[in-house]
Amino acid sequence: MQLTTDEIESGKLNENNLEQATQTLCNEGFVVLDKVLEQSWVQKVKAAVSEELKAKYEGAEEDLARTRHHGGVESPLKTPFMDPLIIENPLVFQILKQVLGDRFFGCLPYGCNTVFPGSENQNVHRDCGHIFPEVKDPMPPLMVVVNISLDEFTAENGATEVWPGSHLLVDGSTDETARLRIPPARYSDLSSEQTLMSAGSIVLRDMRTWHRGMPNTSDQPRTMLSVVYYRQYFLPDNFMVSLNEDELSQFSDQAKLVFRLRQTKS
Ligand SMILES: O=C(O)CCC(=O)C(=O)O
Repeated sequence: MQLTTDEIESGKLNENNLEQATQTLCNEGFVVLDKVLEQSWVQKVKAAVSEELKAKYEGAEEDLARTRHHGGVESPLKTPFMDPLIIENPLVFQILKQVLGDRFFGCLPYGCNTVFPGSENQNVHRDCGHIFPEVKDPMPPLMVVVNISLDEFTAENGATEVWPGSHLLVDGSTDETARLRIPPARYSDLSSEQTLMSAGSIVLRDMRTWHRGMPNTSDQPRTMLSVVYYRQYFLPDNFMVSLNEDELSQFSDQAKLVFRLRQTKS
């Protein structure tokens, strides 16, 4: 959807567009805010991400072949990767508050999805499953990924393919629940679209929505940043315990598994 210049400059959505963005995300499983970031800013971030990609993938042709030429890097915890427009974008946060509630949270580092020239189709998949796959009425969103396009997304360079409304479809089998992979028989008769958009656009996607990375037949990589946000549910603020090696050694394997959300203390 197109936002007004006023909304983009002020970082504040008007009531109608906030409602439309929220409804589109909830009903379709994703919403695209077209061209909301300045091109000079996009180029600056893209240059920094390209350096990281180069350091990881230069000479790593075998790794790339293994992943069908789809890849990505983790964001270093420094500028420009921690820019507020990426990690606390005001337009995005207004929508997230509507959809995930006031106390949503995110995790760092965030990632990126790069489709390199010569990539093949990914398998159609969800990034997360239904919280209660056994319940046939789908729940509201729990996890939303925010993608920021650092390139124009075209059919030629592998714009992501998505299945509108698929976030609400219950799983077809336990295998689908376990692997998050959707068999062709389930998706081939349903309509899909590619997220064609300008560089500097933002996509918010319910992570249950079926999607896949596509072939990039251009000669340039195509990248989007990927920041994930979660609804806060049954999660106390002190869920991360800090343990040193000595303290940890008194735990059984089972206790280590149950109390797995921990940091290492020196
Ligand atoms: O890069 C894309 O277009 C999609 C990537 C994706 O879905 C994934 O890696 O899980």
